[in-house]
Amino acid sequence: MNTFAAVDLGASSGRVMAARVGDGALELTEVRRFPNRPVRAAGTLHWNILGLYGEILDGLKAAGPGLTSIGIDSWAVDYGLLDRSGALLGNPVHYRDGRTDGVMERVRAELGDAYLYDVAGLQFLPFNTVYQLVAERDGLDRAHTLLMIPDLLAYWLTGRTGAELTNASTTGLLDVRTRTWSAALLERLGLPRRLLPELREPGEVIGPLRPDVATETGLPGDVPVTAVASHDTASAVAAVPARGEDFAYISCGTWSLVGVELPGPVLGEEGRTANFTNEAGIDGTVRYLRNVMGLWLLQESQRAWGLGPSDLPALLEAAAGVPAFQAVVDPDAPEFLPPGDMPARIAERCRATGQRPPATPPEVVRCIMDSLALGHRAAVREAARLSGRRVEVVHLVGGGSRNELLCRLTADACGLPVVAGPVEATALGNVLVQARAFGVVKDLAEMRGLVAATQPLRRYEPGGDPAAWDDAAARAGLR
Ligand code: LFR
Repeated sequence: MNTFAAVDLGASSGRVMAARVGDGALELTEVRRFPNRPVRAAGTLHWNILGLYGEILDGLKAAGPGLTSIGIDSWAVDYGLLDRSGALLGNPVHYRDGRTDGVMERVRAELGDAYLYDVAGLQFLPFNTVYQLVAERDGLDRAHTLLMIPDLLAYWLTGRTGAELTNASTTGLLDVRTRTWSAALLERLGLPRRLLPELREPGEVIGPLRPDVATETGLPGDVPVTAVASHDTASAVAAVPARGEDFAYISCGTWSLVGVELPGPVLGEEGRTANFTNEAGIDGTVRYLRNVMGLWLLQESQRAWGLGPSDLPALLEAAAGVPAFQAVVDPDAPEFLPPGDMPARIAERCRATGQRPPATPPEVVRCIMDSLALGHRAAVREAARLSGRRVEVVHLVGGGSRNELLCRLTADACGLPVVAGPVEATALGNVLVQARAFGVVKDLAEMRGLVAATQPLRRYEPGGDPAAWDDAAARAGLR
């Protein structure tokens, strides 16, 4: 048996997990969990990156000395900048910060959607790395190296810089066909080529711990940090317990990432206008998906009401008792993206579409659940249609797979069975890429088989009235 540590940072919490893998077993233990609280300072929303790094060091220390390797994944698109000496310049900015307001629109108008999509194959999201960089273009003089969040943490652990491929593919600067940095695009944007370090593949060993890190964590100095699919969504999809290829997935947490896995990109105009993305997965696969706003709508509503995670079960139970479709919204309305008073924004959206706004927290939550299920349905259907992939089952993984109401509504809305779980798909994908790199498992099929055989899963058969879903979709302005 080998033990691998997975550092997995989500938008609202981080964790260090330890997994024992071997002989048909895959046992995941949570070593340390900590909140990830963005901080607004002088008007800018930042990640508390040093706080997170401190938690990671504590977690690795607690994971103990018997580790075969360590892997790191996090959300995508965000980065830190290093100066020539390797020191961090400024604190990484949160992708929901307002500094990118209007930037994407300007870049699109200048370079054209067709060109941008043809180079990177990426959905147009205002916070993509490329737009963040353009937003701070004038201040890049002192910046020598850009490191995506997991690469930055790996750098602090090992002293080695590099850009892991799956996360690099979310920047908007990676050529989707060649999977190398697009020098042409960088030049057209006036962004320095020097910023982007050499690419590394998931499964590549990054290096051993720095001596001071080994001392601080009590880990042997030869424990390697291994590049995993460091974009959390890439790790989650690697751990989808699917057999064959006729499946869609929903990686459901703060975001719902909804799509199919393909052997290569789909770059047509239809996919571009439907805002589908071609993100790099392991083994040359492509995650053809769309971002759906996800449980962010619920998390921000809870925050507005002063309710915490422990209040969620009661809230969801009450929401399950509220009649369906009283009000539905397009969950991807741009006004839902920044932090703020979500119930008020949802109410406003309902009024604007001629619906009575939900009045009580359970009604708001019901509206969010129905609306997310509609968002899931639209994205699953469009992913299948645009890619030509047959979808027989939807795998819903991540924290959202605990939400029975959302799983059931998603099955009903899609008219497809939903297999829910594993909850910790991201950490499992992180671990399994390491396990494969160290020869403990063979290939992607075996990784997925191991997840299916060892992790608790729950199946929801579709029910409900399809015509009622069609009607609700039309009301929300969705298909
Ligand atoms: C999910 C995720 C999404 C990405 C968003 C922002 O955690 O990584 O894939 O679009 O966060 O980085």
